[in-house]
Amino acid sequence: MAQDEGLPTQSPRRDPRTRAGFITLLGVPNAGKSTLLNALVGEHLSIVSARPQTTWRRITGIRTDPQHQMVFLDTPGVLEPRDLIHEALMLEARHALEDADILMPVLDATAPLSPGKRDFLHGIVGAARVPILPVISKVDAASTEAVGEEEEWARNFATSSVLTVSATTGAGIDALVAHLHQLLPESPFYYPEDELATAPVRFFVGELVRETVFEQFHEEVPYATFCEVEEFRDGGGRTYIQVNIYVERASQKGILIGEKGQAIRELGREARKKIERFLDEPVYLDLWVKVLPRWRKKRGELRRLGLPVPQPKNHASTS
Ligand SMILES: Nc1nc2c(ncn2[C@@H]2O[C@H](COP(=O)(O)OP(=O)(O)OP(=O)(O)O)[C@@H](O)[C@H]2O)c(=O)[nH]1
Ligand SMILES: [Mg+2]
Repeated sequence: MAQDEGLPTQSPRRDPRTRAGFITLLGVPNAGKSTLLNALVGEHLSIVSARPQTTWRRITGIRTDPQHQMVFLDTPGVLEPRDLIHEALMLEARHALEDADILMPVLDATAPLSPGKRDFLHGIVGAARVPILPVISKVDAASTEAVGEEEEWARNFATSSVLTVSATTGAGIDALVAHLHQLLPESPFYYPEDELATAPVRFFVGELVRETVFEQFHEEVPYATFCEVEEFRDGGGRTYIQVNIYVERASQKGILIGEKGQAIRELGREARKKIERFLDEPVYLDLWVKVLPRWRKKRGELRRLGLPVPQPKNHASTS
């Protein structure tokens, strides 16, 4: 082969250096983080509901173009923990924060925070040592004044700009992407270019059932429910999927099943449609409801959900 003659070998129009990084979405429960991740990635990867504390595990969604790879980390809403599962959710969010190259606080323009909650969020965000790009969400549903007030507060911790978006209408998403591209560090890609997510398909299937529980049931039931795919197998043109739905009490099991099984049938119908859309294939969905008493308070069960479990507090020495 001919030796390099010192001439540039790359086309001058194509920058060979790629940019890539981890972008953590952080905010209080219900701020619109998961909806925004889905809009940024263009897939329904992270479940959404009108109620707070929908997201329990960190969800990774990836957006790649020839020069940039953005790895978005959706997190559970941050809140003052009141019990063990809240502590586990906070740890999950904090771990995603530690992995961030860019921190993207998501602030809901339709629900201004109390001064106490602002201080709490500011404390977490302000400790970050990476670029902080606050995003005011849900601007389609908020007044200009409300958006302006959030923007003003966000300038306290923004390292450069504050952006506004509506994840439901798509307004501001392109500008957000362009801004993030500028902030990404120079780096090789972390994942293959065609990858959108890192979690296994089974995880998303369980999440889609849980999302449907959030839509169809009320009060404490969605918060007492976790879903685990027990079996997933191809068979005769239809994928057979068995999902175990765990609740804390027999009364919650009764609610999920409903009179003559009517509620669980409705749950199965809606969840199956979502799973078929996600997998793009016909599915036979078999739902089993089981009682796992007080699982929200048990370290082993939280670990089984894939959550990081806080260390037990040191007890005073026993005499
Ligand atoms: N009008 C409007 N509603 C939105 C927008 N983004 C999210 N929502 C709604 O806000 C609610 C909460 O959205 P999520 O994406 O689940 O919020 P989250 O921050 O992930 O919530 P947690 O997982 O509970 O922390 C849902 O009812 C969404 O449909 C938006 O841009 N405009
Ligand atoms: Mg969420």
